[in-house]
Amino acid sequence: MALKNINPTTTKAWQELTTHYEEAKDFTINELFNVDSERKSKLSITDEDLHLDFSKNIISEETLKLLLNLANEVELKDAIQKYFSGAIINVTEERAVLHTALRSNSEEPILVDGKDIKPKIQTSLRKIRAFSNKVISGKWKGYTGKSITDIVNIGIGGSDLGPDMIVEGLQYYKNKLNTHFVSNVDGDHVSEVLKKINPETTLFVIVSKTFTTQETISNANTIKDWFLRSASIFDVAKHFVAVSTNLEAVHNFGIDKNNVFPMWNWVGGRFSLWSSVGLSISLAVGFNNFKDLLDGAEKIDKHFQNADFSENIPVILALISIWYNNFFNAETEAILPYTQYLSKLPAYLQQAIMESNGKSIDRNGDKVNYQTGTIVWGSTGTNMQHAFMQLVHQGTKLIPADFIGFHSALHGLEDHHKKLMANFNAQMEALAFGKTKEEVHLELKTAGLSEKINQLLPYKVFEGNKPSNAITFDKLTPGSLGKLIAIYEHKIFTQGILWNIFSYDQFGVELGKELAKKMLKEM
Ligand code: G6Q
Repeated sequence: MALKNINPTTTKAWQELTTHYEEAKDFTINELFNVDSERKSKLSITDEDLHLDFSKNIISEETLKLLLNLANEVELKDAIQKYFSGAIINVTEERAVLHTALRSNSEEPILVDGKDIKPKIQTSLRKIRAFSNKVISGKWKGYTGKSITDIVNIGIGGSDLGPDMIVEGLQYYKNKLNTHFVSNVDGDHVSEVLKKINPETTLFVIVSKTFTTQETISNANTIKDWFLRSASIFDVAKHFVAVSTNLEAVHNFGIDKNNVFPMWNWVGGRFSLWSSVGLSISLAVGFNNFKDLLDGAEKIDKHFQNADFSENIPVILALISIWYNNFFNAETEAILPYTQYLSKLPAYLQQAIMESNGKSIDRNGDKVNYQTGTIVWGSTGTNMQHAFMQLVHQGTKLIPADFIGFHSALHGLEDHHKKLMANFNAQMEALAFGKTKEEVHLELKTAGLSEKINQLLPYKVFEGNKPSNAITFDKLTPGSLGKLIAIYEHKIFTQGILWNIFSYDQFGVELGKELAKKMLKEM
């Protein structure tokens, strides 16, 4: 059941890609379009409300064929089957990786240590639903008999970034509860949140798989002390709930055992928003929306498992990214959502992608001799067009970009949305096709700047040939957001398989933590 252990550079496809690159590096996206009038439709995939247009990449049909061969040679299909069925693919931590089970509606059992985990997942979903309904409806009362108005999620990393990003992303669907997030051990973070809330009407959700994380426990203790200034220890049960695997530590903190929501070792922190870690999401937007988020992700799970690789959105995105990372030596990728709602998506994906694939030891225990995890960064359009996009358009680096857009706006304001989407398309067009010397020449001449042409011309030329993917949905809904996140989760998985690394541990974050503890003692 173990994952295959294949150094990708030893495959036939990799060698062929290396040879092919010598020719492909001189391809231009412009020329690729000129020679094939159907390129756009050929290099597009539609799946219900989701559309991927990957035609504006420096790839030919031959490139694609070789990349798909690479996926087959490293036996990606076999790896996907192991991923979904609960094989111990997180080998270094001896765990299965089953965030996909959290959103599966199928009754097919999935065994972990010989036991079906599906019933536990269903029980936990029922608990999230019942609890969310009670709090949202106002039936859950605080220690002075008042209903809850504010939720504070206390967690960090995987226990913070996902819920925070989704709550922000689904703001349009939010109910009247105010949701706050405290993560940083910097006391100013928690202090600013405490300024905004009333202990009588606030519910604290402590999210920590281990319940030992320094930041989370420090923040939780500070909040509990603050709470006990106006309430008594017997009131804690009405205001504190926990999401954790460490029942003993939760109990010692003073949380009622009925107020503990489960987490499991087979769900990694950065993939846990689909579990009880998403409790704040369910509280903020209601359980039905939370469930729609899960159902959207499940649709992509099925697509990823069943679609032919040539039509498989996560696989195609992963392969294209490998093409630039390993052959063009691109170092970074930009993630550019054209919706203000997804302003936290880049930070969320930075953890998911960089913590997962920022590895340099292969599945054989050897140091890799090729590049692995990409650096990802980004921001929302159109704001970033007035900021860092200069470097993407005219800098010296190749930065493949994912543009994420939605055909309709949530609040209407059609005029705004048309402008937004015109910019969305214009950026990709400008990146891909640029502006030639001839065009600049004519433009300057028409503007009556003939005598400045020689001086200005080189600065105004856009070389173009900057690759992008357009990922579009009809509308930003819980379901489409679930799909979007699942696409990136499976892209991460696919790249980890191709790079022959273990994507689901994170030993790289340990050393700093250990040293900080040591230094704290010394202080
Ligand atoms: C994610 C990481 C990490 C983790 C946090 C919080 O995959 O493991 O970001 O989520 O360190 O951990 P706890 O939930 O245990 O507090």
